[in-house]
Amino acid sequence: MTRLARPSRRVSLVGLLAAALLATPLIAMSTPAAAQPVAAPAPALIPKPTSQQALAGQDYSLKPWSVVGVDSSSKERRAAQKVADQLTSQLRRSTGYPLPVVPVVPGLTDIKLSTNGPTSLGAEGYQLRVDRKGVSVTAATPEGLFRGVTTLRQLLPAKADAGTRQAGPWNLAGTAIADSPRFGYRGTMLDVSRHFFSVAEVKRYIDLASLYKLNKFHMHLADDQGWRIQVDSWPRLTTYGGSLEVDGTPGGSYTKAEFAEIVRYAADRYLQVIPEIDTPGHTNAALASYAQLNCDGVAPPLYTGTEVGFSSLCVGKQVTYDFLGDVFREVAQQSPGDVIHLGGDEAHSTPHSDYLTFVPKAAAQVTKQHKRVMGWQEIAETPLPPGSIAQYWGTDDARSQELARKAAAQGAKVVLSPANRAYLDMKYDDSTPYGQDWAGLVSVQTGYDWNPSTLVPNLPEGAIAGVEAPIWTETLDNLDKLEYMAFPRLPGIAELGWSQASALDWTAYKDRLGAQGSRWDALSVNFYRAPEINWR
Ligand code: IFG
Repeated sequence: MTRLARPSRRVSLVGLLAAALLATPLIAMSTPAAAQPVAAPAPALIPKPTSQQALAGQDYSLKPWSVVGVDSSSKERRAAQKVADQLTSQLRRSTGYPLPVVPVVPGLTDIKLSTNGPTSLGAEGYQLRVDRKGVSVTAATPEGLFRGVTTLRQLLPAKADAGTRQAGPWNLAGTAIADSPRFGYRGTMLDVSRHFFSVAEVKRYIDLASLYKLNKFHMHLADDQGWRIQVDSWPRLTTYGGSLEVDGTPGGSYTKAEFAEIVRYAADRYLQVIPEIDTPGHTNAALASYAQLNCDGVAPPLYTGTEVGFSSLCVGKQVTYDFLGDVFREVAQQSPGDVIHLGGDEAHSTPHSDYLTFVPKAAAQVTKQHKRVMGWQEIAETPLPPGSIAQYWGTDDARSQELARKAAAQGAKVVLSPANRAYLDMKYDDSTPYGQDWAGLVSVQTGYDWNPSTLVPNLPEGAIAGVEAPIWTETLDNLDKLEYMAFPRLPGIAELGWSQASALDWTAYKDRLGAQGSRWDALSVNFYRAPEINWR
């Protein structure tokens, strides 16, 4: 039984019906005969859907009297309503249309959003149809509805994403789409340790990542240069360990309320936050904050350089594991997601035998909080708890490939973040004004033109959880630089994670990518206008 969705503009349903019916002739009389919608070219969607069929002669245009209908079960009503509200708040801004949200009323609600679709659609799948009668997005869950509405936004003219009112028409080409993701893990990572980014800046990055159906937001919250998440039981981690950043400018950290705001904002866009506390290396911020964490009992100074591999927690001291227990408990309390990332990379100052002792003990502190362990590929050297995820960051080197296979061999999943393809801090080419090049230069094509299933030889497809594009911020200290490095390459990783392998074709993708340029202009994204792309 579909309970009535509360109209989101606090007016009675009858009033809405009357308004919509009254408005029709008035608007029809007062505006020139609506131009017959011109058949728009089949819009370029990223990620490419599983199936997309053009419906000739079935174009539709949003009208001033368009009404959004929500069809959902009572238990999903609130979440479905929120998806409808997110869509209409953006479209009201750009179209100026009232776009009320009401329960579905055939003949009135020309945009129908439903979570009563078949369970065969899966958690993130959806069906979308545009025809002469209107638009319908059907999913089995609110998450799937959100993914479908994300596609609907790309079917509208790019100006629909503008922050200010734009002139119509708001044409939609007739189409029938059925879609669901190839991989369940489609992520990006933001390093807020090397340079700190405010809640507002993080929200902007989440907004842009969600446009391409990413569903994991990995936050690199602690490293040598800064500790960024509040731990009440070890307060100096943020008050002192979070005070600086690379180059010695003021750093920062998230209070529990601020981190909760980030988690909520991400969840509203169906991205799960995965918090990373990098250990045992990359720990100078913690070591500088608490002398007792150091083997020699002496706290090093805060570090604002960009070297790696010089720090290590003290594997032989019990206080190290008491510390980790407190940290992972408080981080787990702040993270509703099922995964905590314990780092594990570049432990060059941890004797290898100590590393093999440390990781299982740190992992035990994560599983104690009923969370799955995630870590960089090096953790595959140790026996991993069930449900673990190893993050491959190799450059096609034999050692990294061996670690990925080792992880799979013990039943762990693998997330692919090849540094020479998916690291968004890598320069595009020699002229890129910032970023790094230790993994090579990563052009837009290099970042897209690879297949997750075949990247690592003899890595079983069943072990691959998906892909993730990290952006490390040693050289990126503001949002403009982040956007420049992430766009246009992040959508390519998103497509590799979502679309079927058969859909992956650089020439076709390159053309679809070019059509995103006008959308990024509407969104004021500071993207790199790679000369090899036909931006339009
Ligand atoms: N490698 C380090 C990062 C960062 C990166 C910059 C990993 C797992 C180089 N570790 O990537 O901390 O410095 O590209």
